[in-house]
Amino acid sequence: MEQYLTLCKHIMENGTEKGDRTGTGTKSVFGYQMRFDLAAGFPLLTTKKTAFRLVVSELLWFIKGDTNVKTLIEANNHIWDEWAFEKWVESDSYTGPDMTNFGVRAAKDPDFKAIVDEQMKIFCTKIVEDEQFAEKFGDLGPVYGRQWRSWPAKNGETIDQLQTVIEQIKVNPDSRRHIITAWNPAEVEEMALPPCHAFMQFYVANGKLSCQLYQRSADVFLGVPFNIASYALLTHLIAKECGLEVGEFVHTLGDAHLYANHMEQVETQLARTPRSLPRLSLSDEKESIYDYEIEDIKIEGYDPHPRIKAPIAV
Ligand code: DHF
Ligand code: TMP
Repeated sequence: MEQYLTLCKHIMENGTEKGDRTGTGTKSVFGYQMRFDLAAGFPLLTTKKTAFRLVVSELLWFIKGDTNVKTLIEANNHIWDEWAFEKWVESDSYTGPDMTNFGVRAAKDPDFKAIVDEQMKIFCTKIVEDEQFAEKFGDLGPVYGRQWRSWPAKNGETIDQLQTVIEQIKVNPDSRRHIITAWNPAEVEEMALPPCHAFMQFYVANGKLSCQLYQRSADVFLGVPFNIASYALLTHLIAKECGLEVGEFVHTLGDAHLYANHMEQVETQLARTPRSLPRLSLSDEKESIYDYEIEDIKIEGYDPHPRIKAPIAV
């Protein structure tokens, strides 16, 4: 995972200081590419403990076409909470303390963060216990799962991009059209967060499946380690279903940034020495990519340096 540390160093040394939507401030570069040989080990960061179970439950949520955080929260995955919570606190249904700009304020003020955490807990409990509440406030809009599995087409029909790509890889591996796009300009406005990992392409050569992702916006400290692991896993799952070996994951970034409040954490990470990569272990019992459950996907030999906490920009 030297590639990842090289990216961090590159932004530290060459990045431009730039404002951003969240009001946090970033150091950023535009256009960057990393390549991971998936046969060399599973690309999960070893310089910081990264919660693989969260990567798995999020990817299965995409694959099943789900867009409601209820499923994630029930799997004890809270990585999307803030973007559903935001909709609730901005609605008339919310009667708690003022949550205007809660992300920026919580990152700066521990007392306020405690208040946000309390409201967030209430939110998560309501999502799990109240079906109507979950339907109304748990849904993130037509995000990844919807676009991958049921992109709205003409005449009320939908397009299953994931299934089409899998079928085409099997019958027409040489095709240059193995594409899935989450960026649907007609629906971006309805999404809680417009897709960051927006466009992917698959490629088959010498019996190996490779994947390239275009990520328009990359939170290099928090999001990118998840994104690398998630697309590596997706490539493994599709390769297995199609009877192929894994090739490379090519990760192309648009605005690649380090948030101003992640700098110390990045320095800590850069001072650490990478360890050998873990291996992925997939259950042999699953016939199709749609049948996997969290227990079917395991990582072996993962021996990372300790976790490094950082606030997320909302
Ligand atoms: N917004 C921003 N500003 N950056 C993101 O990376 C991001 N990612 C989203 C949604 N919105 C985002 C979805 N993916 C975490 C990781 C990935 C992710 C969201 C959040 C995260 O907070 N990771 C923490 C620990 C998470 C935990 O243990 O619950 C980490 O230390 O890796
Ligand atoms: P933006 O919509 O203003 O670009 O903000 C999105 C932020 O989320 C940005 O910092 C990138 C980050 N992000 C990732 O890095 N990876 C992800 O998978 C997601 C969903 C978001």
